[in-house]
Amino acid sequence: PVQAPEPTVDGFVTQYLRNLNNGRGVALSTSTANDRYFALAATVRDYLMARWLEDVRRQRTMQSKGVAYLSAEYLLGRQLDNNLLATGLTDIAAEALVACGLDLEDVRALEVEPGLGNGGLGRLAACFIDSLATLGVPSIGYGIRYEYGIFRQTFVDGQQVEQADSWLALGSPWEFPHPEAAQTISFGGHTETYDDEGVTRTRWEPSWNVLAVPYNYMVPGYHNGRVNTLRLWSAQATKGFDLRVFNAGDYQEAVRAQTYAENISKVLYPEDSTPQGKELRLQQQYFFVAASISDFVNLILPSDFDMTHLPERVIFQLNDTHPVIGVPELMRVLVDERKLEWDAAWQITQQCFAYTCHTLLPEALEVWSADLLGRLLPRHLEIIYRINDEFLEQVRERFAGDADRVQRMSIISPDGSVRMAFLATVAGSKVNGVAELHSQLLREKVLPDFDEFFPGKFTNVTNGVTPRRFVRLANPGLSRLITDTIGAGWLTDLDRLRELEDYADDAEFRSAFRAVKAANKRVLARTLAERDGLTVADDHLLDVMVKRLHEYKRQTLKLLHIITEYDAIASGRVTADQVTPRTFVFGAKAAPGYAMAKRIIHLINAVGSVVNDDPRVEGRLKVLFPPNYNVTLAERVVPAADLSEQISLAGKEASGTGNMKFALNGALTIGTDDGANVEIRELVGDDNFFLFGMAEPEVADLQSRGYHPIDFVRADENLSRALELISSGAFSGGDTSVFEPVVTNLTHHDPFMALADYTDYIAAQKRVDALYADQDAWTRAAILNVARCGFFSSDRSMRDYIDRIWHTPPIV
Ligand code: 26Y
Repeated sequence: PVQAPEPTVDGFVTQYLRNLNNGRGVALSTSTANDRYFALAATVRDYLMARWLEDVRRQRTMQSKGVAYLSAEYLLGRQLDNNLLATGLTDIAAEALVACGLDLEDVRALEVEPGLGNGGLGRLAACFIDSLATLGVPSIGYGIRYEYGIFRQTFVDGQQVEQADSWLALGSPWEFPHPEAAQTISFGGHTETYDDEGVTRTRWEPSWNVLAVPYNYMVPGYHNGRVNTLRLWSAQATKGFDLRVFNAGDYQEAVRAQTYAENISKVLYPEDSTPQGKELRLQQQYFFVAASISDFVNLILPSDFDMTHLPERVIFQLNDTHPVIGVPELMRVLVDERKLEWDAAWQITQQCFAYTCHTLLPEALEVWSADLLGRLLPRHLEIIYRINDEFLEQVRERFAGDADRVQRMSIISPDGSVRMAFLATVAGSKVNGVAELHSQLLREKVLPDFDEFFPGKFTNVTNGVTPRRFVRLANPGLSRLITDTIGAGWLTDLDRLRELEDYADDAEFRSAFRAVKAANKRVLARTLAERDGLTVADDHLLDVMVKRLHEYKRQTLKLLHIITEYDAIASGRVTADQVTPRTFVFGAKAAPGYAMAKRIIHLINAVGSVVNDDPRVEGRLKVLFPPNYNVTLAERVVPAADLSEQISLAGKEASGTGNMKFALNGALTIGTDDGANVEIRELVGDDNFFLFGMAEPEVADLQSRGYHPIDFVRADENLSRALELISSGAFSGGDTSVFEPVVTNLTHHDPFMALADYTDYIAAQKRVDALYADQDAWTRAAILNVARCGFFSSDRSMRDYIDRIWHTPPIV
């Protein structure tokens, strides 16, 4: 393989200019900003290349087992900084650019982040592949190269307007397309049986095909010389346009088939909790999963590989139900193509998959109508029916006469649709939730019959986040302070942060820690000023709620707190100097079809403009809602935050991962007993966490007794005033109709019980103010959050998967 360039400033400059000249075809003096960014990315790539080629070769020739992570989403964030960090070249690159008369800061600003995911699930996948590379585990990530990622959010009159995310408009320097390695993926048609030397077999005669073109991305490990692969598939028509039809003048028709095929990887679905059952989405899922399985089985494994040994070579990890169509696909490959017996194929398949569930919301569990499946993937539907028949036969055997149970456990629901989570559970060697509480509820409430039927199948792996991106890159100041205090090494062994505990009582360390936080606030202020023209006061408590907009996450509860604070001052009940100066920061995208979520965004902006324009609260309360919250902005917001809002209704947030990022960066959490909050609180201690609200059993209890939100309005005068203020049109220029649906929904339905938790939430916020008033005590608590959250490294999550689910040791 190639030799990497010299890891010196001179070596970097030479390679950089070579890339600018030979790669971009420009001179430094005539180059555009984009040219300079591309040449820099290419140079970093050149340093990684030899390692990558070596790792790809090794993973092909080795005989050990690897992970194939199947995920419809990867929310990668910017690549340049991460890859510079991985190679240890950041300083050299900065100096080399200076030598060329350039500034690294300016050049890196050109990168557009690939937003190929919606939120938590997609970002988790990105953290996991980072950790796998850093641990040196043989693995490959498979997904979709969406031409348009998550929409770009803008606000017009306070309302969300979506714009296409053309992240590829200027090209991407990080991808390597391989059209010559395209796979043909089939759809539609019918099945038929035929006689194969006395054996009756099934053949699928599809009616149309698309090409799946692989695009490879480097996934470098941190300072370990390893580079794994992320392979994203792009759809391309199998044939070009029809020239005869074109010549006959029907231009639309001439390209129709091509357009149809290429639509498959055109755009990421921006829904993150209500599957629409759309045909295109199923096409996307099958497209990438079939391409990935075929890639692994036909290309990565040797051509004479004996499929009965497949479980010794690969585990396909299913990131939620989105790739579950891979189960019948592998069966089809083994039975129809490789001509294995059904039972043998099923044995293999069950060992080759494991399934991670990321939700508890019943409406978020994917189902596909038999009609749609039968039309698009007729052979797969047959296979699913047979899997279900044989499974239900076993259920009947074990629970004779329990017809109810058989119906409850059927992969096919009474209305004939296919429950993908059930299929994944039956097929998977393991099923895991993403935090202790979530895994427990999954077993006890969502899939109890399956837990009973498959003892030992259910397990928990608590999520994690990569400390490389979310501590080291996002918070260089804190990273320096940590390294100066406990030495290097913590970044790949995050439990070592424990050694900081002793320093919580060290006044000098506390003041250094405070200085880092203050500097991070100034960096955020600069970012928001440049990006959105917003101004941030640097002496405020920074209170942050950033995540997708969803009713279960309860942005409205946060808003009711803000309105209550505002109302208290505006009505003269408290004087402005009695409240802690706070800046509230929101970041949230709403699914374009989720009307209530969009109205809540509008309301946040409306409250923000009233509060920000009211001289009575000036310098005391401020609401900021920068549009288009994404990974790049998260890297600025998280290190600056004092207070992390994790306020979902208990039992609804599977895990949360933002909560981990904030705690690791020294924000205190105000949160419910939900998801990974539970584990954060256990680790940091009750004194260093603001717990409020009902726990899950109380939620269930209130639900069963009958929840009447109006009772809570009557019981708390502040709450009724806040709601009344919204209803009165105070935030809508006197118009009482705009936000009426939000208020009515809360007072009459409140499906996520925001009003039931309001009073306790306000009380917890008072405790926040009290602690914040004692800066030493606050800083002490913040330091203890950092010191005690090493558990939430995605390296630890990956080790858990490796030890308990995958059994894929690192290779040295
Ligand atoms: C089916 C389709 C509409 C769909 C698309 C995306 C359904 C769900 C999703 C994404 C879900 C998601 O992001 N879930 C989050 O996963 C995180 C990682 O495990 C959790 O931390 C978080 O609590 C959960 O909401």
